[in-house]
Amino acid sequence: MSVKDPLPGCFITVEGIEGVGKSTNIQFIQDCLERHNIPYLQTREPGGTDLGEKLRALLLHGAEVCDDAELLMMFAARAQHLSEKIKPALQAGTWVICDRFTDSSYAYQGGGRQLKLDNIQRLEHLVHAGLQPNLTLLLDAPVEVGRARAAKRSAADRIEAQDLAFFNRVRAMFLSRAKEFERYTLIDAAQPLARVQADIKQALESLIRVSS
Ligand code: Z5A
Repeated sequence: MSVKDPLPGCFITVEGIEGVGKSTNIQFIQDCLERHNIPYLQTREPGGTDLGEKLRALLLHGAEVCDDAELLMMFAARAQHLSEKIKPALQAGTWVICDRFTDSSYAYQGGGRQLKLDNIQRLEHLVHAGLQPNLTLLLDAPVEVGRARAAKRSAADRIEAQDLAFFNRVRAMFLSRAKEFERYTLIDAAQPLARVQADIKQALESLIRVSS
């Protein structure tokens, strides 16, 4: 399915390194959309479908996954997610809030793993067929801040177990993409939560205004 015309629903993605507050703020975004009576689907990557959740388990908790397989599995999960959930929802006028999307593949597999960006771009063209988020909220904080917040919760998975240099490359790739693409709004996630949410609210309300 290729996307030539804008779809009636808006597609919001939330990105950033671990622990920056994606899950916390996705709840806040849902509350804002509910206040505006906007129907939405909340989903995540990798995951969001039966196949995607199986791939997620292998990606985060499986044994050996080489770097190329990791990239291809992220995009296999995404292809299914777009076809089964995201595009049908957007076509029906439902907004989609997605916890991570293709920018994470550029950041983690391109930045972190240092795989060729050309190959990621080819997969993006194949799998997206023209669809891009309307708004990408990049929650940004120093790696140490995110890791300290995340460490309070659960044991590190296969990707979280990477070293500091890996996550600094991931963060740098997110920041470089935020400069390159207009759909990004950069949010300083090291601020107190109330300030972070005031910034998110501003970005969201401006999207609601232009889309209505
Ligand atoms: N991955 C990939 O490699 N390639 C891809 O293409 C895709 C994904 C799509 C999925 O993990 C992994 O997959 C991820 C990238 C990879 N691996 N890593 N690393 P995930 O997205 O499911 O999980 P995560 O990134 O590790 O997210 P997280 O650890 O769940 O963090 P979070 O959702 O950003 O944070 P949170 O749970 O909302 O907040 C963490 C704590 O901080 C919590 O106690 C909050 O109350 C607190 N918090 C939040 N905001 C604040 C502020 N502002 N001040 C103080 N405390 C705060």
